[in-house]
Amino acid sequence: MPAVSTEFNGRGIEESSIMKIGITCYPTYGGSGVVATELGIELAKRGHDVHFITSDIPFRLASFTEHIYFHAVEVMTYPVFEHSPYSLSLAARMAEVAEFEDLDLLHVHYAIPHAPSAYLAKQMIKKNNRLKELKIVTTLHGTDITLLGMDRSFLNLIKFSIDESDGTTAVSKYLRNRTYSEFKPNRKIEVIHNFIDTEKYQPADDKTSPCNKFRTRLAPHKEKIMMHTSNFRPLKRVPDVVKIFAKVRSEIPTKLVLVGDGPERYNAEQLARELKVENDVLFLGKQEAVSDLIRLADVFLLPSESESFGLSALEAMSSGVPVISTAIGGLPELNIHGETGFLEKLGDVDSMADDAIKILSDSKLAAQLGANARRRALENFGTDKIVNTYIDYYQRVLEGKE
Ligand code: GMT
Repeated sequence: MPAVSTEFNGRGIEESSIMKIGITCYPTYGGSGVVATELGIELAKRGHDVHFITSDIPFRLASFTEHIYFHAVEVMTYPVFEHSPYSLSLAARMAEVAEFEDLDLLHVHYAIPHAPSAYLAKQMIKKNNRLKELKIVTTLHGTDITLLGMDRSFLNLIKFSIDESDGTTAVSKYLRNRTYSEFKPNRKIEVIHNFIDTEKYQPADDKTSPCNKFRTRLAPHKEKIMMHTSNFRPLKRVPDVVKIFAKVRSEIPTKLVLVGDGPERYNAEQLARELKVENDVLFLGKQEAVSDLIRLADVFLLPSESESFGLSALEAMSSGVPVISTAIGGLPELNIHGETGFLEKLGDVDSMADDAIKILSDSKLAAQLGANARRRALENFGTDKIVNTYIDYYQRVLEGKE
């Protein structure tokens, strides 16, 4: 039989190369959900069938994309259940979708509880004499290892899930090495860094961009802009951001724009008032259009105490914004000291403030760091490069070569 032409199937790839992939992530929270959703969209654009199996529709799945399907995991409530067993509902749904949609692999983002649920689903459908084995790829994002992994009750479960996955990836070398040393898995872990849509996260074009209008609103008297975006969890150290800002503002007219919301927001607001900088700190709360905002910044701050990758730093870099961050976790794999920004010790707000003053008072240095940051994002973390790495990895897993 003649092969179906790629033109005829309308996908731009050979029929035999089409993969049917199930993706599970936390759909509404954090960088892992963003990366999983963007990856699914990119795989679908490249002609693969993508089935999101999640508790809610992923928030980045804003518009219709061909070859993407969404399967909601319904959590059963029953008077006997004090806590509804989400992981079991997820496993049942994964098995059902894998069976009826004939999935080749399940790619789960965040080990707990997604990887054990995928394992269970795989065992369930094995019993049905399915012709092909359902492969599992687990991507470790950070807190699944660095926080949950510290809980003894989860340690063995995470190790088991990695050992039983057909492939495991980590979003940085740091996270891979930490997983090796703390979990001692029997399997190799592949580092596949996160990626960024460098078209969407573009530097501001001073002359034509409507950004200028927004910039004037945020900084009406041509003040410099420092920015931080996060979920305001304690590990993001938002109070450090406010302290750094207070020092900088005492020397240079500057505004601090804070994007996001979470448990530390109240403390940060309180601190801004204590340090008497509240009139120059804008708490924007959660925003959809982060790409439109982040490019307005002159400096991006990420003084986290733990960060396996630091997707928001990459968003800033792609937007041509120098980053001042801690030299922690996976951040040194992105941000290069003196080249794309500066890296300092955890809690060293004085050095971070000095770095910011250096950047904000030297337009040549600012432009150089911003250009280097953009180039680094384009060369190392672009969508095509990383998505193709995932596709090659899936193929190796399907061929049993991992
Ligand atoms: O850091 C968070 O608050 C959220 C968390 C998540 O689960 O999305 O982020 C983790 O995964 C991101 C995507 O891979 C990484 O960019 C973050 O660095 C990582 N967070 C930590 O390691 C603390």
